[in-house]
Formats: sequence, C-alpha cells, structure tokens
Amino acid sequence: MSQKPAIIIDLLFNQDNVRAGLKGAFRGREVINRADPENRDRDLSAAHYALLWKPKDDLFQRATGLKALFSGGAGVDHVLTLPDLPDLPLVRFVDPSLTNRMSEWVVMQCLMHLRQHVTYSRQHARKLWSPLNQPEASDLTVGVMGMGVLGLDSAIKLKMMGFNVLGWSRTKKVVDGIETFEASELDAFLGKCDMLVGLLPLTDATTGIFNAELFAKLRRGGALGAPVFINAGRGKSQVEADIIASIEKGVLKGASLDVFETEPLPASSKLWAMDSVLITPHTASDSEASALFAHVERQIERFEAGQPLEHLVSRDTGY
Ligand code: NDP
Ligand code: OXD
Repeated sequence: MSQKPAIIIDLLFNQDNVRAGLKGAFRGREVINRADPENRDRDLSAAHYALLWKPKDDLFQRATGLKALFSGGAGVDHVLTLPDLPDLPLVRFVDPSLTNRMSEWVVMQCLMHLRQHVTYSRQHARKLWSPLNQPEASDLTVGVMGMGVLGLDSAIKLKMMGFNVLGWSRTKKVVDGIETFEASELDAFLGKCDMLVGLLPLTDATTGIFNAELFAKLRRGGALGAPVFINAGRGKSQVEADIIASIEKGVLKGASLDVFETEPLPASSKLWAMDSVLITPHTASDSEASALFAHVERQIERFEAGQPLEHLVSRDTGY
C-alpha cells in the first residue's frame, strides 16, 4: 500500500510529550517532526499537512505543497499573524480533553475567590486562625465573555456549582438556565457581574478589551465587596496596567490570570507581588499531544474522503 501524504509536525511543545504521542499516531503516513535533528534539512515540499504551534520561520518557504494547516491549540492568533501564511484551510484544536481542563481551571479560580482562599493562604503562612464571612456561590453572578467551545462548557459547570451565570458573545446564544447577551449588550451584561471570566480569542476587536473603563462597569457591592477578573483567553486582550490600578483603587477585588501581555510574565511585573492576584503560567488548559494528534488524524481522514473539515477558522472573524 502506498504511503499517505506526509504531515509536518512543527510544535514548540514539550518534545517528550510530542514523541510519546506520535507513537502509533498517523498510521501509514510519513511524519516529519521538525524537532528531530535528522529532519533539519529534510525536503518538506511533498507534505500535504502541517500541525503547528510557533513553528520555525522557514516552514512556509520550504513546505510548498501544503493543502491544510492545523493549529496545535484552540487559539489561532499565533498562526494568523505568521509571515508568508498561505491561504489554506486552517483547523483549530477542539477536544474534550482541552475543554474539560479549561473548565476545571475556571471553576477552581471562581471557587478560590468565593472561598477567600487567597486571604486564607496568607493567614496560613502567618499561622493565623481568623474565619471570614462566607458567601455561597448562589450569592454571586459570574459573567463569561466568550461563549464558544470553552466558555460554554465553563458556564455550564459554573452553573452546576451553584453560581448565577451570564454569557456574552458576538452573536446571541440560547443556553438553558443562563442569561445571554450579544456584543451590543456589553454594558448591561457587565453591570450584573460580580466575577468576570475572559475566554475570548485575540482579534482586533478583543485587543485591550479588558481595561479600566470595562472594569468600572462591573457590578459593585456584591457579596465579595468588589468584582473579580479572571482571564484565560489571551494576554493581549487585557491591559495589565489597568488591572493593577483597578485593584489598587478597589475597583477590582482581585484577579486570576493565566495569560499575559508578555509571556513569560516579566519578573518586573507588579502583578507578581499583588496579594489578591493568582497567577498561572499559561497552563489553564494545555493541548494533550495524543488527543491533538487523534483530532488532526480524524480531520485529515475527513479531508481525504472529501468531507468538510470541522473547527475551521474564519479569516474574516479571526477565530
Ligand atoms: P471559540 O472560537 O469556540 O469561541 C470564541 C467565543 O468568543 C465565541 O463565543 C465568540 O462569539 C466570542 N467572540 C469572539 N470575538 C468576539 C467579540 N469581538 N465580541 C464578543 N464575543 C466574541 O473559542 P474557544 O472557546 O475554543 O477558545 C477561546 C480562546 O481561549 C482561544 O481563542 C484561546 O485564545 C484561549 N485558550 C487559552 C488556553 C489557555 O491555556 N489559557 C487554552 C485554550 C484556549 P460567537 O459565539 O458569536 O462566535
Ligand atoms: C490554546 C492555548 O490556544 O493553549 O490552545 O493557549
């Protein structure tokens, strides 16, 4: 049987995970992992597919026979801004393994703020036994900005935990038990939120959207005293100077941030030292290599069978 067209793997991921995931993946197909030294000068011109996350600069000059591209993550801002990006179908990563991990992170962050965990861990360090006022999840409203694959699942799981949940997205959604708002209803949505969760893709429209003006529109006087901001979408959607100033002024009570304007977050950032800020290193939801390869394999099978690709990115909306 002749080999199926080759796939290039150009992922700036942990290579132990990539190599382990590649064992048994893409059966009958030549796999060119660009991280392997023996592939450094390899001819890439016959490959039909490329799976990429922050690829090497020369990918598109050398891989001239590509028919479809696959993002190593759910977000595609890093692909759409690549120089020499060919005009090919681009599929992003959608998989329960990614969705579940993100919802775990979001629910955990909301609970950490609800249960005053930030203050308790400081008290712990000082051996201080000092119970605080304890509101219930149902006393708080969490608004999710971005009701796509990840935002919707997080919203449903937050609802299950007892929070009142609202959703905001570009186009109106209908979700049982969750009040939803479309883009033009942003102010009405913000005015009801005690916690704001960002799960937006990075596009022109969402760059810098989480700023002082937006934070000032969140509901005040809720069960936590002031609103909390939680972001795992993209760092360039937030204005970090405004997060810092809003916390200092009491406009925000605190924040949980997984993504940053510059990653890794520079040691000089004031965010590191803020008591009410929880920081994770862009790990809210990692792409699991074996799940990613299985997803890409499924999409390639569809493509080669003449069926439409799923989870296609729109060049018009940028996500
Ligand atoms: P989706 O494309 O499924 O959802 C995006 C959502 O954002 C949609 O509801 C969309 O609205 C909404 N949206 C986009 N632009 C606007 C806008 N201008 N105004 C209002 N709403 C808007 O993406 P996912 O849920 O799969 O992923 C979301 C993002 O999460 C990714 O793009 C990535 O940046 C980030 N991410 C972060 C990870 C991490 O570890 N920190 C891991 C994985 C992803 P509509 O429904 O109307 O189209
Ligand atoms: C993604 C990410 O977009 O991990 O999947 O940020």
